[in-house]
Order: sequence, then structure tokens, then C-alpha cells
Amino acid sequence: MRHPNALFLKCRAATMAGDTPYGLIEDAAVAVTPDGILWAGSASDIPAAVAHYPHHDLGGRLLTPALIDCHTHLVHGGNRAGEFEMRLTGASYEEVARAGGGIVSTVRATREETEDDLVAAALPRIDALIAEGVSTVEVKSGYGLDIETELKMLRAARRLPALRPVEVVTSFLAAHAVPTEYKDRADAYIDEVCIPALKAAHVEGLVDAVDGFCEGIAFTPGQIARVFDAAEALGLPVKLHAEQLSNLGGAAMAASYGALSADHLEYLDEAGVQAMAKAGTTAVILPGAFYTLRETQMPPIGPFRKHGVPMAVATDLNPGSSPMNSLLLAMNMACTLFRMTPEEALAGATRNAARALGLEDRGQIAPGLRADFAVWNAEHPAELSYRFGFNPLHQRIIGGWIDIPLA
Ligand code: DI6
Ligand code: FE
Repeated sequence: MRHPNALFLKCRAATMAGDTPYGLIEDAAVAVTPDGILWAGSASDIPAAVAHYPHHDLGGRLLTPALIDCHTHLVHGGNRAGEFEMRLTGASYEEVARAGGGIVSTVRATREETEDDLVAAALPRIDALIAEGVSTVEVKSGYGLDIETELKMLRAARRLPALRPVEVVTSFLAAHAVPTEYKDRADAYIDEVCIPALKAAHVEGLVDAVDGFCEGIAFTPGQIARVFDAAEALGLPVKLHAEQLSNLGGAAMAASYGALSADHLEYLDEAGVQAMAKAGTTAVILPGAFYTLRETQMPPIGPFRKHGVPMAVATDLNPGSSPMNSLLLAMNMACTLFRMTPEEALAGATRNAARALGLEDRGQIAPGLRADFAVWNAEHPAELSYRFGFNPLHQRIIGGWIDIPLA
């Protein structure tokens, strides 16, 4: 069913469009049609053509674009609370991985679960994001590491929008870790599993982008480049987990493929920042992993600003390095841990998150874009990053429909 025309009124809108701070409009009005946003501006300038649309009074609340979580691993089996305990008694993330824990233990659990199990486990995770005003979620594979399980994860992710009011974008991440059966044979894994799985997933229409983990405990830039060559041949965009634990030049390599994003980036150097700037690659900042791993190396926020690299912020929701199910908390952490501004954090969870996914139809309140909004019990957009452990969402408006009135 298509929603009717509507005029949303009595709100302060952080449109995240234009050059002013937050694209803020005091006493804003937003006209929507079944095709999306038709007009947004000051209530004193409402065009005659939309003035008669049915009015929806937002009670003086704050209106923003609906949030977008552009980096999650929310489809997975099991959890890693045991590993959490290990790390608390001194083991590092890399030591846990080398001892057969880490990603590989989630692979075991994910292989054992059915597609239905994976969907059922993912629902409460996606519900928690929706309850924070999220409309679009990226979900990665990468805990299968065999052809069948990689496909199972992607199919599970693609089923979520039929069960919940949310859009899901999928990234193929078979180059996430070397499975035990390919120990010390990473190249053979790339040739025999990763690339054939990518082709099979693409044939089923399950892949929106191709991702990888470029790291000492995962794959070299040369190995990732072979996966990216296969992606390029299929016409799929790429993105990369890069410079999370060390600097291997992954982000620059990804930028050379015109990557949509490079993610984590704590160990990125200035040359890498410049390569990303030149390619228009978005930096996805993931403070949940930084926090969980008690990392001390900060991502190069200053150089990103200096060179005009757009910054997105995401949860990295995963059972190992970022068991964090809140995008609002990620925004708070981006500010408190990395000194990003609340405006950068909100842009990171809206406009730049859309950019990191190659989605041009959302992430701002502007004519021509989708009518996906979040309505907050807040006066100023800085409040969204300022509090933590508190959810000020009043309601979401998705495709012009008010869908979860919470208060
Ligand atoms: N980097 C991460 O932070 C996650 N994946 C990755 O490549 C961690 C995944 C996990 O530990 O399960
Ligand atoms: Fe990740």
C-alpha cells in the first residue's frame, strides 16, 4: 500500500542537508508524497501546492533522517561470552584467535544453525536497532567460510525485511578469516571457497557489496585484491575492514578499487587517508570494537577532516569484538572516545552511512529522497550523542508512514 500525501509540522528538523550546522530548520515543515520527500523548509514558507496535505503535528519534537547502521555482523550463531571472560583474565584478541577461539568459534556455531535459527537469533538484534530509529541495516556474511554457510547467512539476512519494517543491505565477507580446514592455506581458501561462493551468491542475487578483513590474522592486501578482482568482474562494489590492528596498506588498496568504504582504520597513516580522499572512499568509524578490545590507537579523525574524507559511524554489531546493539551508543562513543562532534556523529549515522553503502536515496531530509525519518523526544540534535543508555525515540516514519509510535 502506498502512503498518502502528508505534511509534517511543528518540529525542529536536523535535515543533515546543505552547509549549515545539522542543516537545522527551526519550526520546520516537510511535505511527503508516495514518491518520497517533495519539499522541506520553514513552516512560514510552505508552498500553496502542499499546504492542503493532511497535517501531522510532531508536537515540537526533533525530526532527523532515519538512522542507518552501515556495518553489522548481526546474523551469526552463538555468542562469545566465554572469550570475553578469557580476555578479562589477560588474553589478547589475537591470542584468542590463534588459540582457535575468536571468529572461528562463531563459524562453528553458525555452521550448526539452520537458516531459520539464524533468522530467529537476528530478530531481537534488528528490533533493538529499529527501536532506535534505524531504517536501514547492512548485514555481512563471513561466519560461514564455506560456500553453503556463506549463502545461508546471506539468505537469512535477506529474509529479515519480510519480518520487520527495515531495509537490509548485504555484504559478502567470506574473506573474513581462514577456516581451520584451510589453516596456512589462505590462497587456496580464496580460490576454492571465497571466489566460488561469491559467484554463487551473486547468481542468487544475494550480494550488494563485497567486503574483506585485511589483517595479519586474516588476509593480505594481495589476497583481498584477488577477491576484489572477482567482485569487479561481477560489477559489485567493494569495502574493506582495514588497518584495525596494524597498518598493511589495506585502505589504500581498497581505495584503488574505488571502494565505497574502508572500516575501522585505527592504524591508518596520512598516505592512506589521502588515498581514501582521492577515491571518495568513506571512513567507517567503529568505536564499539575499539572499546571492547581496549584499543589505544585512535583512528585519524583529524586527517579525515583535513582531507575531506566523509566519516560514517556504525555499531560493528558482532559477537566478538563489538557485542554492541546500539547505534546511539556508537554515536556517543565516537564523540567521547574519538572527539568527533555530535554533528559528525549524526552525519555518520545518516548521510555518510548512506554513502558508505552507495545509497543515494536516503540519509538526509531533502526533496527527492525517501520519507524515512526518526522523531525524537529531544530539543537539539546534540542530545542524540550526549546521553548514553537512554533511548529518546518517539516514533519512526518510514516511507511516509508513522510505523512505531512509542509514546
Ligand atoms: N573485525 C572485527 O572487528 C570483526 N570482524 C572483523 O574483521 C570481528 C569479528 C569477530 O571477532 O567475530
Ligand atoms: Fe566488522
